[in-house]
Amino acid sequence: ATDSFSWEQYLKETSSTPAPPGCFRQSRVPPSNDFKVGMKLEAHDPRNSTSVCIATVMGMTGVRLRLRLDGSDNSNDFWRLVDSSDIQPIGTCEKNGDMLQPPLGFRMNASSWPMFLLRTLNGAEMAPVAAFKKEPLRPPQNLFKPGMKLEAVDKKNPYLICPATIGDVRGDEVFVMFDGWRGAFDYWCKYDSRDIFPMGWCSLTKHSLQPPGNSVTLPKSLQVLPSSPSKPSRRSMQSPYRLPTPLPALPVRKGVRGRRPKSET
Ligand code: MLZ
Repeated sequence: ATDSFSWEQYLKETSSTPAPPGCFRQSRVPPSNDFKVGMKLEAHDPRNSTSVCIATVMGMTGVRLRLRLDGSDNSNDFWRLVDSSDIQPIGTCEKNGDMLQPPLGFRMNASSWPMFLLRTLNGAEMAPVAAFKKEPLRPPQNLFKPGMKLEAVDKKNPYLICPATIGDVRGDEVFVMFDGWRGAFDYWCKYDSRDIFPMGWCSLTKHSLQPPGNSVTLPKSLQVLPSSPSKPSRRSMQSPYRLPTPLPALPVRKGVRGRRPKSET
């Protein structure tokens, strides 16, 4: 949780460049966050995106909201930007002639939904219409190139935004690699994903930015050498190349008496 990470210094150390802001489906000027914890809104159920549910703002960081669907348990919270098209003011669904749905995994009998809905909305603080910001347009095409640096949501720990590198580009998808984490958190996503941000986004929106992890990804030219004596000088040089998997184990020497590994007996 230290915020001592400096992009300026890091770009120099890794001799890399950031992805230009025009690559991203994000506002050039980030929106303001006018929500408050406890406010209610309508949200598409992430596990069943055709249904619109009631959600409560459980927390927030920067311009991201931690949401929980009313009537669901506390283990399926999800995050949305204040300018996400997945969220809307209470009343929107009805205005469109649709019905609010219970979340997937509603913790009560389905027949109790109408009464639950009445009770959950009664006296609730509804997020004001002005808090919902218009979703930015998607860039007309995938402009990312391998090696570009960015800030990206760690989908396994979605409250975190971390320094990352574009590892590969295929059609309208990009491979997001987290610097210093040996591939454990990497993922493919669409170039217009709302989970990826230009360098400086966290600082602009007052979201914390994790420092890179401390494992080293060697440049491709060094990957196949058996054992390099050189010690990495800094924790987080990251190139768009994958770290090699460990070398295969030496073959078991069969037929040599008394030398069978214990695990085989
Ligand atoms: N401390 C946790 C979170 C790691 C977050 C990595 N983000 C790219 C762990 O070590 O699993």
